[in-house]
Amino acid sequence: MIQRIQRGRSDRLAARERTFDDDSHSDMDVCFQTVPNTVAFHGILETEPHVTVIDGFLAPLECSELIAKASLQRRSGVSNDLGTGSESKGRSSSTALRTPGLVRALAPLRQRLTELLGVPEARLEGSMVLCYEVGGAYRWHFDAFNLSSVRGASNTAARHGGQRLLTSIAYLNDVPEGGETAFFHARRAIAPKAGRLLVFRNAVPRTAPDGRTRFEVDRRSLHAGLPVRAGTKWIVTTFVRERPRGMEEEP
Ligand SMILES: O=C(O)CCC(=O)C(=O)O
Repeated sequence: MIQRIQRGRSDRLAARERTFDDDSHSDMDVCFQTVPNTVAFHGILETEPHVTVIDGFLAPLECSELIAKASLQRRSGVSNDLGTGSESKGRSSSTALRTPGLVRALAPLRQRLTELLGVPEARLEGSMVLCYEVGGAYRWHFDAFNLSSVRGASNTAARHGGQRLLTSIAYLNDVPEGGETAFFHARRAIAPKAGRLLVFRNAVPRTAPDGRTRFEVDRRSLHAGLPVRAGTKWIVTTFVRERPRGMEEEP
């Protein structure tokens, strides 16, 4: 009986992962209900996927200045790093338009990320400032490009700059209730807290028969922004790419 339940659960999970992979969108509430044992996590953790949490990465004043600047530039559901483009189906948040003022305000955060992660600035995608209101959430998803799918392989962004190896999320405010970033497989949820930085790995290296190493989606990185239940949630998301901006893979 227990085995049957476990098998049923892993079948459902496999089906869900396929669904995410296809980039279609399943019912978010149903997905959220599947992590009842998720525990709140505060501190620095190394687990699978590799997840690190650092408190005090941003000073309180830096957080409030970023929120103040971004508040003036909010656009609903915009999903790319230019603050232009189409609505993101899986995310119910608004994204701030990246005006020169906001880009300047983000510079210290980006500088600190390059030092922490040991990568040049050219490997950071444009940082996005996102705001979720009550009920706002981001469905279970992967940040890495699925390069083994036809769509992923032809993705211009992926060809220029390569895979998204890491995600960093800086939380700009405390959220009274909800809004945790949850990892499905690790059963961990990181609570939003002003100044806290979360970094996790999205991709794992695989060597192909031709001897080339490519980074594939790390399936353990399946994660979501859980619904905000009270207050608002402000974050800055910055992806770290495999190669500097615009650089194509060597032939
Ligand atoms: O809002 C969150 O906590 C998660 C955001 C996220 O998953 C992302 O930007 O990829």
